[in-house]
Amino acid sequence: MLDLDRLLSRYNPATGELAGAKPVERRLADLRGCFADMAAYEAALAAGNPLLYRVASVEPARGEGDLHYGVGCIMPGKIGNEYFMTKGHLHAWRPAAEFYFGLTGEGVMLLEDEATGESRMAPLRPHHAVYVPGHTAHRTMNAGAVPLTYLGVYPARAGHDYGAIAQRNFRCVVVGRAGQPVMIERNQL
Ligand code: PAN
Ligand code: ZN
Repeated sequence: MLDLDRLLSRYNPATGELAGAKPVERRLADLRGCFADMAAYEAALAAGNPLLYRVASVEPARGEGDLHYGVGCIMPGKIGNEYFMTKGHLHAWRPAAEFYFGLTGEGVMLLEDEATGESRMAPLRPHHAVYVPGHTAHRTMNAGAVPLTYLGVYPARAGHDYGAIAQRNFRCVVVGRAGQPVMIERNQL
């Protein structure tokens, strides 16, 4: 018998909550090392420890062929010129791709090929899909003035590997210039 409670969940666009899924919260202190502008990071942290984002994940089953999904909600804001962002990760099972779909707000994704380091920026907006291929580090940023919410769907066996990014960070940084997100090499900041 199918357990429908485990298979159905409802997203509340007003709050970014997903029924039946307990959200994980990430605050500024959890993202030490992610922002390139360390002085701006320390100054913001000294002034408080704001909530940067929440992710509510649903894991209906863990079999081969199953899918997991989550709704992320990133607050609007900046540290220096860098937008509030997620930690970013590779999938522990590297071939796992992911499908992102924008729900509310204006965002961008930074995608970096693990083998070549090649980077690109993809807009994440309501009704826009972003396909994150396997072997690709991904980080999401809120480039707008209201909360950015999005859906991410990935293979159940994908897993999250935060270690590689925590060690070397992304090669590129996304900054807001004249109100627009611009991608630049970290060492050219
Ligand atoms: C997403 C991410 C979500 C939060 O559901 O987990 O955007 O980002 P971090 O996991 O990097 O903190 C996803 O990509 N899952 O695989
Ligand atoms: Zn992912």
